Amino acid sequence: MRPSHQLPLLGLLLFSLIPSQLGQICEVSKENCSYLNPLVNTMVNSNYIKGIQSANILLTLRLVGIQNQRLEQQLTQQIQEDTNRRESEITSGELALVILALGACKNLDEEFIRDAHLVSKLGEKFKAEIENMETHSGNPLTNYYQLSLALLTLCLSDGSYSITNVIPYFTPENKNYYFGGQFSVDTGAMAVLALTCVKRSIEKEKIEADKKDLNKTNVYITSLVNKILSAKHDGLFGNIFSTGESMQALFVSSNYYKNEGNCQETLHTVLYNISQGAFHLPIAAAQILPALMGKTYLDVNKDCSSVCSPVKFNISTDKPVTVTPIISPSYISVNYSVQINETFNSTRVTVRKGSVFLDVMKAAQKQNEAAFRFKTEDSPWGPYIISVQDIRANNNDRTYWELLSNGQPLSQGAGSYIVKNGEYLEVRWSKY
Ligand code: CBY
Repeated sequence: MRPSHQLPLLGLLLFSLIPSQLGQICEVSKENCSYLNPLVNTMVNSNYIKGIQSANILLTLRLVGIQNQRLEQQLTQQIQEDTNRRESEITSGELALVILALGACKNLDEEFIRDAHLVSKLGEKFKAEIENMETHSGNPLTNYYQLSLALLTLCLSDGSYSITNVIPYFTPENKNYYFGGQFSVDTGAMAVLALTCVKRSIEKEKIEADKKDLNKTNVYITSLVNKILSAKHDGLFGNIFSTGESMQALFVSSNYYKNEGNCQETLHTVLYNISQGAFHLPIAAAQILPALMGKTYLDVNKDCSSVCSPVKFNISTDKPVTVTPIISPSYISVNYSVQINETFNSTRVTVRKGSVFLDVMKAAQKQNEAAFRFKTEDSPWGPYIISVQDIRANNNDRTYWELLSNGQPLSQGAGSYIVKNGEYLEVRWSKY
């Protein structure tokens, strides 16, 4: 064969040997890095974030190559102290994030992971999730987003898990991918990342598996990717808060972003939302930023840097200024009700303009303690309503307090959603 004929053939062969060619990255261009400034500032100024919640922030800072030693040290220390203190109550997904963050991008904190045996402890947590499913009608202790995070981390840290035992739980038919009958895009995206890691390990023969396991893994990935793509509107997948992790899932497992138009559509909408302040919560910023810089959680074991790094952000370390209005505040009034099965308790409350859902709940509680008393728990996304009238949400029964406005479920939590005059707000005892 003449050399001119061999060359394209060789190229074809090489191409087919590189599996990562499948995915296509969609990231902001170098000139546009400054659009990401608000996200970085939100994360860097997130000093008030406590303990394990910082793991998501540290993971992102490292993954996208933002170097700020003082901040990294502070976050690392917080995470380690909290992991030691809360060891038994820490959940599978939290521990997974701790391992991912501390181990990210080849740094010295790996020692802590090893000395505290975090990976084998994660293996135990994962087992406990599966055992709970066996004894509580298929319901895990936490949820499939966390189970996926745990599988992803076990896979990336060469932890022990049996493919043949684990894979069947991740079939796209499993009810845990759905909340109230609707596909949870966040959950699906995290599962695609985990299953793609597993698939690559099988292909590299890093783990033992038979052909059937590999086939199943491929089928599940394809089906989950299709569900994510079906949840698309205006370039977003699910909603704005599930889009970052969906982009990561699409990068590693589909050709969707081979089409430049698809990429521009997503970036355009996300950058617009950044400018509108949609990512004011540090966790929201941390979950979208890696994808915008062309990174996925599967990159944690590599040396990390990105288009925008070494980061040329003008990181301001000042606390954001809260504006106090000089003119007397104006008030709005809203309707608020608590629904338990067929029973409604309704009222009308007056709150300051700019108040959030939680302020309305507090005002109602003040009016009528018996009907409207409630309790919250801190979560990375702000206060989570854990009980109303002492009726408590329970993962084993898949019960929770759902937040609605004018009959529609909200896509923000009680501490973030800003209420409008005349709105009908509701907390409803629901099953997911
Ligand atoms: N993280 C987790 O374990 C959470 C996983 C997650 C899929 C998460 C969304 C996605 C993410 N990126 O973190 C999730 N929500 C879950 C699993 C749940 C269930 C929690 C119980 C369980 N089994 O673990 C449940 C009950 C179905 C649920 N979310 C409820 C709610 C409502 C909370 C109301 C309340 N009682 O306070 C609410 C407000 C929906 C509603 N209308 O009632 C809700 N979730 C929302 C809006 C969200 C989004 C938050 C967006 C925001 N800006 O505040 C979310 C990002 C998230 C957090 N939920 Co849930 C989804 C989205 O809109 N894209 C891992 C751990 C280590 O931290």
